[in-house]
Amino acid sequence: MKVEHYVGGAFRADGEPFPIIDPVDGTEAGTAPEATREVVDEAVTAARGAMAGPWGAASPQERSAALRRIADGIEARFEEFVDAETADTGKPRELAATVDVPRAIGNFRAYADLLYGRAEQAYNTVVPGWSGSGNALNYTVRRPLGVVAIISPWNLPLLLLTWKVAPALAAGNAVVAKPSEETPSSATLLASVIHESGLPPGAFNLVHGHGAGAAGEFLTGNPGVDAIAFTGESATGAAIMRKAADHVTPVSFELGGKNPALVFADADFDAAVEGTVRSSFTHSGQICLCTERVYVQRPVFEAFVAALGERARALEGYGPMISAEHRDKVLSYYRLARDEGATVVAGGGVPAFGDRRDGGFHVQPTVLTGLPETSRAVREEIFGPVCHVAPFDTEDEAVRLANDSPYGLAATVWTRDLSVAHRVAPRVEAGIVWVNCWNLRDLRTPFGGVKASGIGREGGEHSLDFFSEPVNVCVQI
Ligand code: NAD
Ligand code: 6OD
Repeated sequence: MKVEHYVGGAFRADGEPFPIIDPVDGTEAGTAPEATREVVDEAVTAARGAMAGPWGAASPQERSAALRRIADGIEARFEEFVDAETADTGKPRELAATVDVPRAIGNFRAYADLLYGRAEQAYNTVVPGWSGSGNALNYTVRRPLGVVAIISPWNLPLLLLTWKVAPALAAGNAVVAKPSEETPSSATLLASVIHESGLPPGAFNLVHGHGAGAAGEFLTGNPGVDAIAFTGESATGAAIMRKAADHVTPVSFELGGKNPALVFADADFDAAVEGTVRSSFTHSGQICLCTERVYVQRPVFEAFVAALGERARALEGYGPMISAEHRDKVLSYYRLARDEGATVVAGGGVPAFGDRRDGGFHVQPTVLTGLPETSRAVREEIFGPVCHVAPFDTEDEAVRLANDSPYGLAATVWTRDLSVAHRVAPRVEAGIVWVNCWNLRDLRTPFGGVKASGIGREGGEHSLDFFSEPVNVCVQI
Protein backbone atom coordinates (compact mmCIF):
# COMPACT_ATOMS: atom_id res chain seq x y z
CA MET A 1 0.00 0.00 0.00
CA LYS A 2 1.06 3.61 -0.54
CA VAL A 3 1.87 5.43 2.69
CA GLU A 4 0.82 9.09 2.53
CA HIS A 5 0.15 12.08 4.73
CA TYR A 6 -3.47 13.23 5.07
CA VAL A 7 -3.77 16.99 5.48
CA GLY A 8 -6.89 19.12 5.22
CA GLY A 9 -8.87 16.26 3.69
CA ALA A 10 -6.31 15.42 0.97
CA PHE A 11 -3.67 12.72 0.64
CA ARG A 12 -0.14 13.75 -0.30
CA ALA A 13 3.31 12.19 -0.23
CA ASP A 14 5.72 15.10 -0.16
CA GLY A 15 8.97 14.69 1.80
CA GLU A 16 12.03 12.44 1.62
CA PRO A 17 11.01 8.77 1.50
CA PHE A 18 12.33 6.61 4.32
CA PRO A 19 12.27 2.80 4.32
CA ILE A 20 9.72 0.58 6.06
CA ILE A 21 11.47 -2.62 7.08
CA ASP A 22 9.72 -5.98 7.41
CA PRO A 23 10.94 -7.16 10.83
CA VAL A 24 10.21 -10.80 10.01
CA ASP A 25 13.04 -11.02 7.46
CA GLY A 26 14.74 -7.62 7.51
CA THR A 27 13.85 -6.73 3.91
CA GLU A 28 12.58 -3.36 2.75
CA ALA A 29 8.82 -3.56 2.38
CA GLY A 30 8.17 -0.02 1.15
CA THR A 31 8.71 3.63 1.99
CA ALA A 32 6.95 6.42 3.81
CA PRO A 33 7.37 10.17 3.27
CA GLU A 34 9.14 12.22 5.96
CA ALA A 35 6.96 15.24 6.76
CA THR A 36 8.81 18.55 6.68
CA ARG A 37 8.08 21.34 9.14
CA GLU A 38 5.90 22.94 6.41
CA VAL A 39 3.73 19.82 6.07
CA VAL A 40 3.30 19.62 9.85
CA ASP A 41 2.45 23.33 10.07
CA GLU A 42 -0.10 22.94 7.27
CA ALA A 43 -1.70 20.05 9.13
CA VAL A 44 -2.02 22.16 12.28
CA THR A 45 -3.47 25.04 10.24
CA ALA A 46 -5.95 22.65 8.60
CA ALA A 47 -6.98 21.43 12.04
CA ARG A 48 -7.52 24.98 13.27
CA GLY A 49 -9.61 25.61 10.18
CA ALA A 50 -11.77 22.59 10.94
CA MET A 51 -12.44 23.88 14.45
CA ALA A 52 -13.67 27.14 12.92
CA GLY A 53 -15.95 25.29 10.48
CA PRO A 54 -18.69 22.64 10.59
CA TRP A 55 -16.63 20.22 12.70
CA GLY A 56 -16.24 22.82 15.47
CA ALA A 57 -20.01 23.28 15.45
CA ALA A 58 -20.94 19.57 15.32
CA SER A 59 -23.24 18.38 18.11
CA PRO A 60 -22.29 15.44 20.34
CA GLN A 61 -24.84 13.34 18.46
CA GLU A 62 -23.28 14.24 15.11
CA ARG A 63 -19.83 13.41 16.47
CA SER A 64 -21.13 10.12 17.83
CA ALA A 65 -22.54 9.23 14.41
CA ALA A 66 -19.20 10.14 12.79
CA LEU A 67 -17.32 7.81 15.16
CA ARG A 68 -19.75 5.02 14.38
CA ARG A 69 -19.17 5.47 10.64
CA ILE A 70 -15.40 5.26 11.21
CA ALA A 71 -15.82 2.05 13.26
CA ASP A 72 -18.00 0.57 10.51
CA GLY A 73 -15.41 1.62 7.91
CA ILE A 74 -12.61 -0.20 9.74
CA GLU A 75 -14.82 -3.27 10.10
CA ALA A 76 -15.59 -3.25 6.38
CA ARG A 77 -11.84 -3.29 5.61
CA PHE A 78 -10.90 -5.60 8.48
CA GLU A 79 -8.55 -7.84 6.50
CA GLU A 80 -6.69 -4.88 4.98
CA PHE A 81 -6.05 -3.55 8.49
CA VAL A 82 -4.85 -6.95 9.66
CA ASP A 83 -2.52 -7.14 6.65
CA ALA A 84 -1.12 -3.66 7.29
CA GLU A 85 -0.58 -4.23 11.01
CA THR A 86 0.99 -7.64 10.48
CA ALA A 87 3.29 -6.37 7.72
CA ASP A 88 4.61 -3.41 9.72
CA THR A 89 5.07 -5.10 13.10
CA GLY A 90 5.72 -8.73 12.16
CA LYS A 91 3.30 -9.77 14.90
CA PRO A 92 1.37 -13.04 14.44
CA ARG A 93 -1.64 -12.47 12.21
CA GLU A 94 -3.92 -13.96 14.85
CA LEU A 95 -2.88 -11.28 17.33
CA ALA A 96 -3.68 -8.47 14.90
CA ALA A 97 -7.00 -10.12 14.03
CA THR A 98 -8.10 -10.75 17.62
CA VAL A 99 -6.63 -7.78 19.47
CA ASP A 100 -5.39 -4.81 17.44
CA VAL A 101 -8.07 -4.40 14.79
CA PRO A 102 -11.11 -5.37 16.93
CA ARG A 103 -9.91 -2.94 19.60
CA ALA A 104 -9.59 -0.14 17.04
CA ILE A 105 -13.24 -0.72 16.12
CA GLY A 106 -14.10 -0.99 19.82
CA ASN A 107 -12.32 2.28 20.63
CA PHE A 108 -14.51 4.23 18.19
CA ARG A 109 -17.72 2.44 19.23
CA ALA A 110 -16.98 2.90 22.94
CA TYR A 111 -16.78 6.68 22.51
CA ALA A 112 -19.72 6.78 20.11
CA ASP A 113 -21.78 5.02 22.82
CA LEU A 114 -20.48 7.18 25.63
CA LEU A 115 -21.26 10.37 23.73
CA TYR A 116 -24.64 9.33 22.46
CA GLY A 117 -26.02 8.09 25.70
CA ARG A 118 -24.51 10.57 28.08
CA ALA A 119 -23.62 13.68 26.16
CA GLU A 120 -26.06 16.03 27.83
CA GLN A 121 -25.52 14.84 31.40
CA ALA A 122 -21.77 14.60 31.12
CA TYR A 123 -21.22 17.86 29.33
CA ASN A 124 -23.70 20.20 30.98
CA THR A 125 -24.12 20.06 34.72
CA VAL A 126 -26.56 22.52 36.28
CA VAL A 127 -25.87 23.50 39.88
CA PRO A 128 -28.27 26.06 41.40
CA GLY A 129 -26.42 27.48 44.36
CA TRP A 130 -25.26 30.33 46.51
CA SER A 131 -22.27 32.55 45.82
CA GLY A 132 -20.65 35.01 48.25
CA SER A 133 -22.56 38.06 47.00
CA GLY A 134 -26.00 36.65 46.31
CA ASN A 135 -28.00 33.90 44.66
CA ALA A 136 -26.51 32.54 41.52
CA LEU A 137 -27.03 29.77 39.05
CA ASN A 138 -23.77 28.04 38.15
CA TYR A 139 -23.55 25.61 35.31
CA THR A 140 -20.60 24.00 33.65
CA VAL A 141 -20.12 23.29 29.99
CA ARG A 142 -17.32 21.28 28.51
CA ARG A 143 -15.70 22.56 25.39
CA PRO A 144 -13.02 20.94 23.25
CA LEU A 145 -9.40 21.98 23.70
CA GLY A 146 -8.95 22.76 20.00
CA VAL A 147 -6.12 21.10 18.07
CA VAL A 148 -4.74 17.95 19.64
CA ALA A 149 -1.40 16.38 18.68
CA ILE A 150 -1.38 12.59 19.00
CA ILE A 151 1.94 10.78 18.89
CA SER A 152 1.91 7.01 19.03
CA PRO A 153 4.37 4.09 19.20
CA TRP A 154 5.02 1.02 17.07
CA ASN A 155 4.00 -1.83 19.33
CA LEU A 156 0.19 -1.66 18.97
CA PRO A 157 0.09 0.98 16.24
CA LEU A 158 -3.61 1.03 15.39
CA LEU A 159 -4.94 0.20 18.85
CA LEU A 160 -2.96 2.93 20.59
CA LEU A 161 -3.56 5.55 17.89
CA THR A 162 -7.33 5.02 17.87
CA TRP A 163 -7.37 4.86 21.69
CA LYS A 164 -6.57 8.59 21.55
CA VAL A 165 -8.10 9.66 18.23
CA ALA A 166 -11.59 8.36 19.16
CA PRO A 167 -11.98 10.32 22.43
CA ALA A 168 -10.22 13.39 20.99
CA LEU A 169 -12.78 13.54 18.16
CA ALA A 170 -15.60 12.56 20.51
CA ALA A 171 -14.84 15.61 22.66
CA GLY A 172 -14.99 17.78 19.53
CA ASN A 173 -11.31 18.44 18.88
CA ALA A 174 -9.42 18.39 15.60
CA VAL A 175 -6.48 15.98 15.48
CA VAL A 176 -3.01 15.96 13.99
CA ALA A 177 -1.62 12.46 14.44
CA LYS A 178 1.90 11.17 13.96
CA PRO A 179 2.32 7.40 14.15
CA SER A 180 5.66 5.73 14.73
CA GLU A 181 8.05 5.87 11.80
CA GLU A 182 8.38 2.07 12.15
CA THR A 183 4.67 1.40 11.56
CA PRO A 184 2.96 3.97 9.33
CA SER A 185 0.66 1.69 7.30
CA SER A 186 -2.42 1.09 9.47
CA ALA A 187 -2.57 4.83 10.29
CA THR A 188 -2.70 5.58 6.57
CA LEU A 189 -5.55 3.09 6.15
CA LEU A 190 -7.31 4.75 9.06
CA ALA A 191 -6.99 8.11 7.29
CA SER A 192 -8.53 6.52 4.22
CA VAL A 193 -11.48 5.19 6.26
CA ILE A 194 -11.92 8.58 7.95
CA HIS A 195 -11.86 10.26 4.53
CA GLU A 196 -14.54 7.87 3.23
CA SER A 197 -16.60 8.43 6.39
CA GLY A 198 -17.13 12.07 5.39
CA LEU A 199 -15.50 13.66 8.42
CA PRO A 200 -15.06 17.38 7.58
CA PRO A 201 -11.63 18.17 6.05
CA GLY A 202 -9.04 19.07 8.68
CA ALA A 203 -10.82 17.36 11.58
CA PHE A 204 -8.32 14.50 11.29
CA ASN A 205 -4.84 14.95 9.84
CA LEU A 206 -1.98 12.51 9.61
CA VAL A 207 1.72 13.23 9.16
CA HIS A 208 4.47 10.65 8.91
CA GLY A 209 8.06 10.87 9.99
CA HIS A 210 10.55 10.52 12.81
CA GLY A 211 10.42 12.00 16.28
CA ALA A 212 13.37 13.96 17.63
CA GLY A 213 14.41 16.85 15.37
CA ALA A 214 11.73 15.82 12.87
CA ALA A 215 7.95 15.59 12.38
CA GLY A 216 7.27 14.61 16.03
CA GLU A 217 9.16 17.57 17.41
CA PHE A 218 7.79 19.96 14.77
CA LEU A 219 4.33 18.96 15.96
CA THR A 220 4.89 19.17 19.72
CA GLY A 221 6.64 22.55 19.30
CA ASN A 222 3.92 24.08 17.12
CA PRO A 223 2.19 26.91 19.03
CA GLY A 224 -1.10 26.05 17.30
CA VAL A 225 -1.29 22.76 19.20
CA ASP A 226 -3.54 23.00 22.27
CA ALA A 227 -2.77 19.60 23.84
CA ILE A 228 -0.44 16.65 23.36
CA ALA A 229 -1.42 13.03 23.92
CA PHE A 230 1.58 10.74 23.71
CA THR A 231 2.29 7.04 24.15
CA GLY A 232 5.86 5.82 24.13
CA GLU A 233 9.06 5.67 26.13
CA SER A 234 9.40 7.59 29.37
CA ALA A 235 12.54 9.35 28.08
CA THR A 236 10.61 10.55 25.01
CA GLY A 237 7.82 11.73 27.30
CA ALA A 238 10.36 13.81 29.22
CA ALA A 239 11.65 15.36 25.96
CA ILE A 240 8.10 16.17 24.83
CA MET A 241 7.29 17.66 28.23
CA ARG A 242 10.25 20.02 27.92
CA LYS A 243 8.99 21.12 24.51
CA ALA A 244 5.39 21.44 25.76
CA ALA A 245 6.61 23.69 28.58
CA ASP A 246 7.39 26.45 26.04
CA HIS A 247 3.67 26.97 25.41
CA VAL A 248 2.35 25.47 28.66
CA THR A 249 0.63 22.83 26.54
CA PRO A 250 -1.24 20.17 28.56
CA VAL A 251 -0.02 16.60 28.16
CA SER A 252 -1.46 13.13 28.63
CA PHE A 253 1.26 10.49 28.77
CA GLU A 254 1.20 6.68 28.63
CA LEU A 255 4.82 5.68 29.15
CA GLY A 256 7.07 2.73 29.90
CA GLY A 257 6.85 0.04 32.55
CA LYS A 258 8.71 -2.69 34.41
CA ASN A 259 5.64 -4.56 35.49
CA PRO A 260 5.63 -7.03 38.38
CA ALA A 261 3.67 -10.26 38.80
CA LEU A 262 3.10 -11.50 42.36
CA VAL A 263 2.43 -15.24 42.56
CA PHE A 264 1.27 -16.42 45.98
CA ALA A 265 1.76 -20.03 47.04
CA ASP A 266 -2.00 -20.66 47.18
CA ALA A 267 -2.56 -19.55 43.57
CA ASP A 268 -3.97 -21.88 40.94
CA PHE A 269 -0.49 -22.99 39.83
CA ASP A 270 -1.27 -23.81 36.20
CA ALA A 271 -3.33 -20.64 35.72
CA ALA A 272 -0.51 -18.54 37.19
CA VAL A 273 2.08 -20.16 34.91
CA GLU A 274 -0.14 -19.80 31.82
CA GLY A 275 -1.04 -16.26 32.79
CA THR A 276 2.61 -15.34 33.21
CA VAL A 277 3.51 -16.92 29.87
CA ARG A 278 0.87 -14.66 28.31
CA SER A 279 1.82 -11.56 30.28
CA SER A 280 5.55 -11.92 29.61
CA PHE A 281 5.63 -13.23 26.04
CA THR A 282 2.57 -11.93 24.16
CA HIS A 283 3.75 -9.92 21.13
CA SER A 284 7.25 -11.02 22.18
CA GLY A 285 7.03 -8.84 25.28
CA GLN A 286 6.49 -5.67 23.25
CA ILE A 287 3.40 -4.51 25.10
CA CYS A 288 3.82 -1.87 27.76
CA LEU A 289 1.70 -4.02 30.11
CA CYS A 290 3.95 -7.08 29.81
CA THR A 291 5.46 -8.60 32.93
CA GLU A 292 9.24 -8.34 33.27
CA ARG A 293 9.55 -9.01 37.03
CA VAL A 294 7.97 -12.11 38.54
CA TYR A 295 7.96 -12.62 42.32
CA VAL A 296 6.93 -16.09 43.50
CA GLN A 297 6.25 -17.16 47.09
CA ARG A 298 9.01 -19.48 48.22
CA PRO A 299 7.08 -22.78 48.66
CA VAL A 300 6.26 -22.85 44.92
CA PHE A 301 9.27 -20.91 43.59
CA GLU A 302 11.35 -23.80 42.23
CA ALA A 303 8.35 -25.51 40.61
CA PHE A 304 7.19 -22.23 39.09
CA VAL A 305 10.59 -21.42 37.57
CA ALA A 306 10.81 -24.92 36.10
CA ALA A 307 7.30 -24.75 34.60
CA LEU A 308 7.75 -21.24 33.21
CA GLY A 309 11.12 -22.17 31.71
CA GLU A 310 9.62 -25.25 30.07
CA ARG A 311 6.73 -23.23 28.59
CA ALA A 312 9.09 -20.51 27.35
CA ARG A 313 11.32 -23.07 25.59
CA ALA A 314 8.27 -24.62 23.91
CA LEU A 315 6.90 -21.35 22.49
CA GLU A 316 6.56 -21.29 18.71
CA GLY A 317 5.22 -18.90 16.13
CA TYR A 318 6.27 -15.79 18.01
CA GLY A 319 7.06 -12.58 16.15
CA PRO A 320 10.26 -10.55 15.91
CA MET A 321 11.47 -7.42 17.64
CA ILE A 322 10.33 -4.36 15.71
CA SER A 323 13.78 -3.43 14.35
CA ALA A 324 17.43 -4.44 14.24
CA GLU A 325 18.13 -1.64 16.70
CA HIS A 326 15.54 -2.90 19.17
CA ARG A 327 16.73 -6.51 18.76
CA ASP A 328 20.25 -5.33 19.58
CA LYS A 329 18.97 -3.48 22.64
CA VAL A 330 17.15 -6.58 23.94
CA LEU A 331 20.18 -8.80 23.27
CA SER A 332 22.40 -6.32 25.08
CA TYR A 333 20.18 -6.82 28.15
CA TYR A 334 20.46 -10.60 27.79
CA ARG A 335 24.26 -10.18 27.87
CA LEU A 336 24.09 -7.66 30.70
CA ALA A 337 21.95 -10.02 32.79
CA ARG A 338 24.54 -12.77 32.35
CA ASP A 339 27.32 -10.34 33.29
CA GLU A 340 25.33 -9.32 36.37
CA GLY A 341 25.19 -12.99 37.42
CA ALA A 342 21.84 -14.23 36.12
CA THR A 343 21.00 -17.89 35.66
CA VAL A 344 19.43 -18.30 32.22
CA VAL A 345 16.58 -20.79 32.69
CA ALA A 346 15.32 -20.51 29.11
CA GLY A 347 16.32 -18.69 25.94
CA GLY A 348 18.89 -15.93 26.18
CA GLY A 349 19.83 -15.79 22.51
CA VAL A 350 18.68 -15.69 18.91
CA PRO A 351 16.62 -18.56 17.44
CA ALA A 352 17.65 -20.28 14.20
CA PHE A 353 14.68 -21.11 11.96
CA GLY A 354 16.44 -22.20 8.78
CA ASP A 355 14.17 -19.97 6.69
CA ARG A 356 13.70 -16.30 5.74
CA ARG A 357 13.09 -15.40 9.39
CA ASP A 358 16.82 -15.80 10.04
CA GLY A 359 17.22 -12.41 8.31
CA GLY A 360 14.74 -10.86 10.72
CA PHE A 361 14.87 -9.57 14.27
CA HIS A 362 13.73 -12.47 16.46
CA VAL A 363 15.06 -13.16 19.93
CA GLN A 364 14.30 -16.15 22.14
CA PRO A 365 11.71 -15.99 24.92
CA THR A 366 13.88 -15.79 27.99
CA VAL A 367 13.50 -16.61 31.70
CA LEU A 368 16.14 -15.42 34.15
CA THR A 369 16.71 -15.93 37.87
CA GLY A 370 19.33 -15.08 40.46
CA LEU A 371 19.76 -11.34 39.91
CA PRO A 372 19.86 -8.84 42.76
CA GLU A 373 17.04 -6.30 42.73
CA THR A 374 19.63 -3.57 42.14
CA SER A 375 20.76 -5.02 38.81
CA ARG A 376 19.99 -3.03 35.67
CA ALA A 377 18.24 -5.99 34.02
CA VAL A 378 15.74 -5.99 36.91
CA ARG A 379 15.28 -2.22 37.10
CA GLU A 380 15.24 -1.06 33.47
CA GLU A 381 12.52 -1.63 30.88
CA ILE A 382 13.78 -4.11 28.26
CA PHE A 383 10.56 -4.36 26.19
CA GLY A 384 11.30 -7.85 24.94
CA PRO A 385 10.22 -11.45 25.68
CA VAL A 386 12.02 -11.70 29.00
CA CYS A 387 11.24 -11.91 32.69
CA HIS A 388 13.29 -12.31 35.84
CA VAL A 389 11.86 -14.56 38.56
CA ALA A 390 12.72 -14.05 42.25
CA PRO A 391 11.33 -15.54 45.47
CA PHE A 392 9.51 -13.78 48.32
CA ASP A 393 8.30 -14.91 51.73
CA THR A 394 5.69 -12.49 53.07
CA GLU A 395 2.92 -10.33 51.70
CA ASP A 396 4.70 -7.16 52.86
CA GLU A 397 7.88 -8.24 51.10
CA ALA A 398 5.95 -8.91 47.88
CA VAL A 399 4.45 -5.42 47.96
CA ARG A 400 7.82 -3.84 48.75
CA LEU A 401 9.51 -5.67 45.84
CA ALA A 402 6.69 -4.76 43.44
CA ASN A 403 6.94 -1.08 44.39
CA ASP A 404 10.73 -0.89 44.29
CA SER A 405 10.76 0.48 40.74
CA PRO A 406 10.86 3.85 39.05
CA TYR A 407 7.86 2.68 37.00
CA GLY A 408 4.24 1.99 37.95
CA LEU A 409 2.11 0.93 35.02
CA ALA A 410 0.53 -2.49 35.61
CA ALA A 411 0.78 -5.50 37.93
CA THR A 412 -0.72 -8.94 38.26
CA VAL A 413 -1.55 -10.77 41.50
CA TRP A 414 -2.13 -14.52 41.49
CA THR A 415 -3.87 -15.93 44.58
CA ARG A 416 -7.00 -17.87 45.55
CA ASP A 417 -7.29 -15.89 48.76
CA LEU A 418 -9.63 -12.93 48.21
CA SER A 419 -8.38 -11.20 51.34
CA VAL A 420 -4.80 -11.31 50.06
CA ALA A 421 -5.93 -10.01 46.67
CA HIS A 422 -7.90 -7.11 48.13
CA ARG A 423 -5.17 -6.23 50.65
CA VAL A 424 -2.33 -6.36 48.14
CA ALA A 425 -3.88 -4.81 45.01
CA PRO A 426 -4.44 -1.28 46.36
CA ARG A 427 -0.96 -1.23 47.92
CA VAL A 428 0.78 -1.87 44.60
CA GLU A 429 1.95 1.36 42.99
CA ALA A 430 0.47 0.88 39.51
CA GLY A 431 -2.32 2.32 37.40
CA ILE A 432 -3.91 -1.11 36.99
CA VAL A 433 -3.65 -4.31 39.02
CA TRP A 434 -5.03 -7.51 37.52
CA VAL A 435 -6.03 -10.31 39.90
CA ASN A 436 -5.81 -13.82 38.41
CA CYS A 437 -5.82 -12.41 34.88
CA TRP A 438 -3.89 -10.09 32.59
CA ASN A 439 -4.86 -7.45 30.06
CA LEU A 440 -8.57 -7.91 30.64
CA ARG A 441 -9.90 -4.52 29.53
CA ASP A 442 -13.08 -2.58 30.06
CA LEU A 443 -12.75 0.58 28.00
CA ARG A 444 -14.73 2.67 30.50
CA THR A 445 -12.19 2.19 33.29
CA PRO A 446 -9.21 4.48 34.02
CA PHE A 447 -6.02 3.42 32.26
CA GLY A 448 -2.58 4.91 32.86
CA GLY A 449 0.52 4.79 34.96
CA VAL A 450 2.07 6.28 38.08
CA LYS A 451 5.68 7.43 38.61
CA ALA A 452 7.68 7.24 35.35
CA SER A 453 4.86 5.33 33.65
CA GLY A 454 2.71 8.29 32.80
CA ILE A 455 0.69 11.36 33.52
CA GLY A 456 -3.10 11.28 33.63
CA ARG A 457 -5.65 8.59 32.89
CA GLU A 458 -7.32 7.57 29.65
CA GLY A 459 -10.41 5.43 29.13
CA GLY A 460 -14.12 6.27 29.24
CA GLU A 461 -14.83 9.69 30.67
CA HIS A 462 -11.23 10.06 31.84
CA SER A 463 -10.18 10.62 28.23
CA LEU A 464 -13.10 12.98 27.63
CA ASP A 465 -11.97 14.95 30.70
CA PHE A 466 -8.47 15.35 29.28
CA PHE A 467 -9.66 16.23 25.79
CA SER A 468 -12.10 18.92 26.96
CA GLU A 469 -12.08 21.93 29.24
CA PRO A 470 -14.80 22.65 31.80
CA VAL A 471 -16.08 26.21 31.63
CA ASN A 472 -18.16 27.41 34.53
CA VAL A 473 -20.88 29.95 33.80
CA CYS A 474 -22.10 31.91 36.80
CA VAL A 475 -25.37 33.85 36.38
CA GLN A 476 -26.42 36.20 39.16
CA ILE A 477 -30.07 35.84 40.06
P1 NAD B 1 9.25 6.08 21.43
O1 NAD B 1 9.11 6.95 22.61
O2 NAD B 1 10.59 5.83 20.88
O3 NAD B 1 8.40 6.65 20.20
C1 NAD B 1 7.02 6.90 20.31
C2 NAD B 1 6.62 7.99 19.33
O4 NAD B 1 7.25 9.20 19.71
C3 NAD B 1 7.04 7.73 17.89
O5 NAD B 1 5.99 8.17 17.04
C4 NAD B 1 8.27 8.60 17.73
O6 NAD B 1 8.51 9.02 16.41
C5 NAD B 1 7.89 9.79 18.59
N1 NAD B 1 9.01 10.58 19.10
C6 NAD B 1 10.24 10.14 19.45
N2 NAD B 1 10.98 11.18 19.92
C7 NAD B 1 10.20 12.28 19.85
C8 NAD B 1 10.39 13.66 20.18
N3 NAD B 1 11.54 14.10 20.70
N4 NAD B 1 9.38 14.52 19.99
C9 NAD B 1 8.19 14.09 19.49
N5 NAD B 1 7.95 12.80 19.14
C10 NAD B 1 8.94 11.91 19.34
O7 NAD B 1 8.51 4.72 21.82
P2 NAD B 1 8.43 3.38 20.97
O8 NAD B 1 9.78 2.78 20.93
O9 NAD B 1 7.71 3.67 19.71
O10 NAD B 1 7.46 2.48 21.88
C11 NAD B 1 7.91 1.66 22.92
C12 NAD B 1 7.80 2.37 24.25
O11 NAD B 1 6.47 2.84 24.44
C13 NAD B 1 8.08 1.50 25.45
O12 NAD B 1 8.79 2.23 26.41
C14 NAD B 1 6.70 1.17 25.99
O13 NAD B 1 6.65 0.82 27.34
C15 NAD B 1 5.98 2.43 25.72
N6 NAD B 1 4.54 2.22 25.64
C16 NAD B 1 3.74 2.61 26.66
C17 NAD B 1 2.37 2.38 26.61
C18 NAD B 1 1.43 2.76 27.73
O14 NAD B 1 0.22 2.67 27.54
N7 NAD B 1 1.92 3.15 28.88
C19 NAD B 1 1.84 1.76 25.49
C20 NAD B 1 2.70 1.37 24.47
C21 NAD B 1 4.05 1.61 24.54
O1 6OD C 1 -5.58 -1.45 26.31
C1 6OD C 1 -5.33 -0.25 26.24
O2 6OD C 1 -6.22 0.62 26.22
C2 6OD C 1 -3.94 0.21 26.17
N1 6OD C 1 -3.76 1.53 26.16
C3 6OD C 1 -2.94 -0.68 26.10
C4 6OD C 1 -1.58 -0.32 26.07
C5 6OD C 1 -0.66 -1.26 25.77
C6 6OD C 1 0.72 -0.93 25.67
O3 6OD C 1 1.50 -1.40 24.90
